[in-house]
Amino acid sequence: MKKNIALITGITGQDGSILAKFLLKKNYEVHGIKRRSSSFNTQRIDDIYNDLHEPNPQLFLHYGDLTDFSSIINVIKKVKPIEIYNLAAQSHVQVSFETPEYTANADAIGTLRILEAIRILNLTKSIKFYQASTSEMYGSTPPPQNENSPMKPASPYGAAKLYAHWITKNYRTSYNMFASTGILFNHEGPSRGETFVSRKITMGIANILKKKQKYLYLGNLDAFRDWGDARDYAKAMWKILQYKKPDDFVIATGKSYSVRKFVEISFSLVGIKISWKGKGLKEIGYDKKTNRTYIKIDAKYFRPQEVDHLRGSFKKANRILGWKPEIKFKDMIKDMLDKDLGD
Ligand code: NAP
Ligand code: G4F
Repeated sequence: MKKNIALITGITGQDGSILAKFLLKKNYEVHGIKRRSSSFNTQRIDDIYNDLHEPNPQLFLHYGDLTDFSSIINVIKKVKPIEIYNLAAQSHVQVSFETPEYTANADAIGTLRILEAIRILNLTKSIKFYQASTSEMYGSTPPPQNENSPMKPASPYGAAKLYAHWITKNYRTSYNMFASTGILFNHEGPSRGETFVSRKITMGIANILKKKQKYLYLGNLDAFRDWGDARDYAKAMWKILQYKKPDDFVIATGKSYSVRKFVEISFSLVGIKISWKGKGLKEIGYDKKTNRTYIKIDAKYFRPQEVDHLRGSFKKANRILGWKPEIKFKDMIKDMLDKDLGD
């Protein structure tokens, strides 16, 4: 029987690595695009990568970059996937303020490059395309956000992703392509990048307990996010492409917590009760029993513009795809702490 072939851009990232594992279990042949880098960037997929000289490999990596059209069109031509998951991106919101042009090139025009490659290769009828859209596109729109909520991005990242979102919808309509989007709210787990706030907190706690770090320095504690587990969200991406027609789906938990609450819950899981005192940059998080300070504020982690509150409605995904989040918020933090305490 002919195998299903999937191509994942961003396979070395959090979501790409989880999706690759999910698709391999479903018996797909999985191809991924990785960037050339001076040190290894495949840690998240090393456990599933087999030497190609061994019999029957199922995972193949190709060098490429979303800023390089020739690499994109060549890989698609060679692999001829039935599904493309476009997960590659400069995905850090704060970094996008420092590298706005690169972020637009990779995240916005990068998506256009893939869509154009599919069109130029006359593969519009044989490839289903998934675009990794984001709740960051809503910006200042108040919660709950759904597929029809206004999009008012508040960062170069959000604006680039909004272009990618709309160009995907445009190709769906203009060329009758199976091009879908998943508007995913924040999702985390033990393989989350170390500079996103969730992982920074769990790694910080582990480092403090191991006496490798004295304080955890954070920025805005009062932003709210709808934090889900990346394993649940990879399943949603696949379900979106299995639906009978291309569409847009919000993937979220419907619950939100502040960064402050994330800190409190994470510390409580290692037996430390955090109290707060002081204001603004002088605020600290400490343990009343011991008077030991754990959290300090650093102005450099504040953004030029903040997205105050994200909380998504996943009603459409639940109704049409039968998707719902399975992993509980606290269990996800526990898994992250277990990983970081074990490292
Ligand atoms: P991530 O961990 O930062 O991974 C990003 C991936 O993209 C990495 O494999 C990275 O390669 C690759 N990449 C970056 N620039 C590239 C370029 N120019 N060409 C080719 N590859 C490039 O992100 P993630 O959390 O897995 O997120 C996956 C996707 O979902 C991203 O598009 C993100 O914007 C979007 N998203 C994420 C969330 C979330 O909460 N995680 C929510 C909504 C949407 P290296 O490993 O070499 O850096
Ligand atoms: O963890 P964050 O950096 O994630 P953010 O900005 O919400 O973006 C993530 O989720 C998006 C989906 O909504 C994705 F599209 C995007 O790719 C990425 O995965 O920050 C979360 C919140 C922010 O309000 C930030 O200001 O935490 C606040 N924060 C407070 N102190 C901090 C810190 N964020 C980081 N990264 N580092 C801090 O020290």
